[in-house]
Amino acid sequence: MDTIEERHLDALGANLPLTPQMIDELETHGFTIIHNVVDQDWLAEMRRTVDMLVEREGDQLAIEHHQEETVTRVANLINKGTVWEKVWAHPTVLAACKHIFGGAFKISSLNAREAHPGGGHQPLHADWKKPRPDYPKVHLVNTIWAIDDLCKENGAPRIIPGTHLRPELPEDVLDDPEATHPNEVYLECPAGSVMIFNAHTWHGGMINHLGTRRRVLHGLYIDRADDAQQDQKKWLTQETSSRLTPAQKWLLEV
Ligand SMILES: O=C(O)CCC(=O)C(=O)O
Repeated sequence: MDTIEERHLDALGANLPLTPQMIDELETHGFTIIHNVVDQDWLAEMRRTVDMLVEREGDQLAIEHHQEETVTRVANLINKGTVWEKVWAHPTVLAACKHIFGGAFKISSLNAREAHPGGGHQPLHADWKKPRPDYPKVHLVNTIWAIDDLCKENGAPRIIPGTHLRPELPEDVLDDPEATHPNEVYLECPAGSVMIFNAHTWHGGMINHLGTRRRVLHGLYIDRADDAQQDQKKWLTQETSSRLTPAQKWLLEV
């Protein structure tokens, strides 16, 4: 990384050290889970804001990204409130990104997702859908922020440890990517926890059988040379732009 990137990452607090356990989990399993990242007041504000956006946007929800059957998605959170700034620019997340990418990266998108009662099942997938002739290069890092308590019964996402070390996509090697996988583990955690993962790791949303609220955020980061999922320049509002620091603008590439 050149000095401009180093300076911006330093300003964003991304030079804080990761614990040996986090480093080991990221390298061995492809993911690490941190608890108590979000306190009760912050959680309450996030829940309120997601629900307000869902009501306000109605059938325009997630036009910036895509909708998914049996699921509510809210896209482009970066331009929908100040409460999200501490999410997409969270120092621990950025420190983990710096470690996983090992090179320059930027924000790809920040969206919310909630599986409806009885809905939300996804096949096992990697977020990077292209072949990986450049394996083990990392193109994407994702974070799942639990805004509500997550348990297996309300559709906590599953993830297959170690699959970031496989160059194949699950749909190319599994008989049925929808089926239960023998090694799957679930992100069962209290609200306020965050899973940071190398997004080549196979994972997927599960069915919300219980029917309790199950709001999560997806904060996605991408290699700086790749195209972000959401074109941040295109969607940046004047209001957001006016409050961004130079380092945040660099992170968003706007
Ligand atoms: O929200 C979840 O449970 C995971 C969703 C996911 O992996 C995705 O939308 O790509």
